[in-house]
Amino acid sequence: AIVADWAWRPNSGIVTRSTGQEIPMAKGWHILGAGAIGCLFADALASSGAPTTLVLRANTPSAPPLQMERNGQTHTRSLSSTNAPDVSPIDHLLVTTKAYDVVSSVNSVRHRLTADATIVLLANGLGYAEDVASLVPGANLYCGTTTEGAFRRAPWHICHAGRGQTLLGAFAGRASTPDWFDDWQALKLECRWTNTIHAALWHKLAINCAINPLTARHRCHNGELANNPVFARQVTELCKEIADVSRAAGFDDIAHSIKGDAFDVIQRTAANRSSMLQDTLAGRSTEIEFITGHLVNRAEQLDIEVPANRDLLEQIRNA
Ligand code: KPL
Repeated sequence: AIVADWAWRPNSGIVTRSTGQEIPMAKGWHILGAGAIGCLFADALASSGAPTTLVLRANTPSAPPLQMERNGQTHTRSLSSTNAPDVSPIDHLLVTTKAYDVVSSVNSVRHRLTADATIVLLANGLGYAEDVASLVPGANLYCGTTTEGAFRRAPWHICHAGRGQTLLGAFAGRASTPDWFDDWQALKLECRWTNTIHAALWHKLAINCAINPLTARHRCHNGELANNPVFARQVTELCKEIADVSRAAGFDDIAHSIKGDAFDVIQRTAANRSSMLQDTLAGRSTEIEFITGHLVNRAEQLDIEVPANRDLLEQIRNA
């Protein structure tokens, strides 16, 4: 079991690896949202030498050691944890909650955030970052999207099932790469900086709009959306509307490629249950308001008709 392959001397700013190599101490990260993706990043950050702390809800006992499974091998990672209402300061916060929990979770640690805290939002859907920006106006806000594949096999046992890529960028738009990103480039997970994060987030939203609600509606694996001709026609219809909204929103490239990209993701993830189907089957709230709900709101602002997406939104809301 790997517990730590590094040690740091307090106040020295230096981390000493087990090999004896000395490297500048990475920034300390707090992770809000201990689901599969949150734990995956917590493990990667801790493994790189960054002091890493899971932020748990009020009155939750501290986290047991995390079991991290990859390529059939499992290692154990002990992480420190804190409860949201505690008072120790947070200067680097990674938020990996469900979309509908982002704003309330950030609010639960607002009293702990330093004046110029760094906040990275890595959640599905769109529409919450604006609210976080108003909630903590002094924060340096970043957004990301990931294609890393991870799922929870059991409580505190995460399986890293498929390697992907994480794109990160500044919520404010074009910005030089922040200092903390140097540490992220050294992670075992592939992280890239982009100055067009809003296009990347819109592209992910478009894919999720084309796949997630239909799989939840038909209770099917992603692959059935291509194999069943009725479902495939529905994907095509949704994509046509998503393309109209994308074009009007200034994402011409996405408008052009969305149908091909959606079927491509369907093929590559054919055996997967989408996150919305998993939420539905587990009786959890879905992220529909931040996925199709966001698209429909944007369509209204742009005066574009999206009847197929609107119907699906209503069906998932009323399910
Ligand atoms: O992101 C996904 C999700 O399930 O939320 C897709 C790409 C649809 C893969 O299942």
